Amino acid sequence: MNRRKTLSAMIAGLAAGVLGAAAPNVAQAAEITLTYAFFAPAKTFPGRQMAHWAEQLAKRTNGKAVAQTFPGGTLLGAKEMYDGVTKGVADIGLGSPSYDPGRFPLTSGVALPVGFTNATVASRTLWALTKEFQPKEYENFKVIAMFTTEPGFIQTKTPVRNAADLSGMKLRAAGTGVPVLKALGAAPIGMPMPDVPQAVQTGVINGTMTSREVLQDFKLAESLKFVTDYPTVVVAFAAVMDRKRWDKLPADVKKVIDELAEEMPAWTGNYHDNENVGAALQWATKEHKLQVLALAPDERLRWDGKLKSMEDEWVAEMNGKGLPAAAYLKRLRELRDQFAKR
Ligand code: DTR
Repeated sequence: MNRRKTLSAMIAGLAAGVLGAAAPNVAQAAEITLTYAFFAPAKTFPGRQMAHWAEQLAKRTNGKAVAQTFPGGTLLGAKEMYDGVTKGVADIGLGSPSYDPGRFPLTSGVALPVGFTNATVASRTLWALTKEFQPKEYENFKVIAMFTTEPGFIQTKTPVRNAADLSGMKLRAAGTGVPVLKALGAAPIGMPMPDVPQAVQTGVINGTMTSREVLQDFKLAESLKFVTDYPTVVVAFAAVMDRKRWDKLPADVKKVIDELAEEMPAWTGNYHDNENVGAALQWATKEHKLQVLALAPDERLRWDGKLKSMEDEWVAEMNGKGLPAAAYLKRLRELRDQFAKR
C-alpha cells in the first residue's frame, strides 16, 4: 500500500510538474488526492464525465477529497488502464471493458446487438446489471462509474447503403463491434478510439463504427462524410479504483463516491444523447456536408438477420466459462425495457 501510494503520488507529482497549469483541479489543502486517468482527450464525453465527477467529489466532500485528472493518456493509455490501476500508477482509471472482452466477459453482453436505442438506457442497464450480478471480472476493483456510448453507427468515406457497399470494407470497431462488422460482411480492424483519426487519414481504414459524436470530438467529419442509419452496438466504460485503495478511504468519502456512482450512468447518458451527439451531427452536416444514409427496409431486415446468431453464440461461449449468460441477458432485456419507458 505504501509503495502503491508513493508510486501514485510520485507519478502525480511528476505529471503535474510536466503539465503545470494544465492539471486543472489540484487542491493543495485536500486531505485525500485521488489521481484519475483516462485514455482519451478531456473534451470527449467520457472526459466530461471525469471532470464532472471530480468537481462533484470536491464539492460534496467540502474539499476533503479531490481528484487530479489525467485525460489524453498522459498517465495511462487504453490498453494499460486496468493493470495500471492495480499497479497503483493511478488511483482511478477510466477505461473501456469493451476493448477487452476476454477480461470483462459478462460486461460484453451489454455490447451485443440487443437493440438499445440510446446511451442513457444502456448505461442505466449496465449499472443495474453490474450491481445485481456482481461479475467476478471486477472483484479486485471498486467500480465508481459506469456508462456506455450510444449504439454505434457505420461512418465512412464512401457511402454504405447496402451489404454490397460494405463488403470487404476496412472499418475500425471496438470489442463486439468487430464480430458485428464481420457478420455484416466488412473487414473489421480493432483499435482504440484515439488511433482512429490517423488511421483514417493514412487510409488504413475507410471509416469506423462507433457513436456519432466522434465526427466532431475527433474531427472525423473532415474525412468521414457518410453515416449509415443503422444503430448497432454500444461500447461500455467503467471507472474503477483498486479495491485495497478503496478500502482505506474514510466512510464519508466512500459515501459520496457511492452516491456519485448511482448518478453517473444517467448523467453521462443524458449528456451524450441529448447534447453531445446532436451537436456533433449538426456541426458535421453544416460544416462538412455529412449525409445520413437510410437502409431500405428489406436491407435492414437482412442485416438484422445476419446479427441474430450473435446472442446465442455469446451465451454458449459464456456458459463454457461457467458464467450466468442467459440470466444476464434475460435481465438485460427487462431492465432495458423498464428504463426505456421512463
Ligand atoms: N465507441 C467507442 C468508444 C468511444 C466513443 N467515443 C469515445 C470518446 C473517447 C473515447 C472512446 C470513445 C469506441 O469506438 O472506441
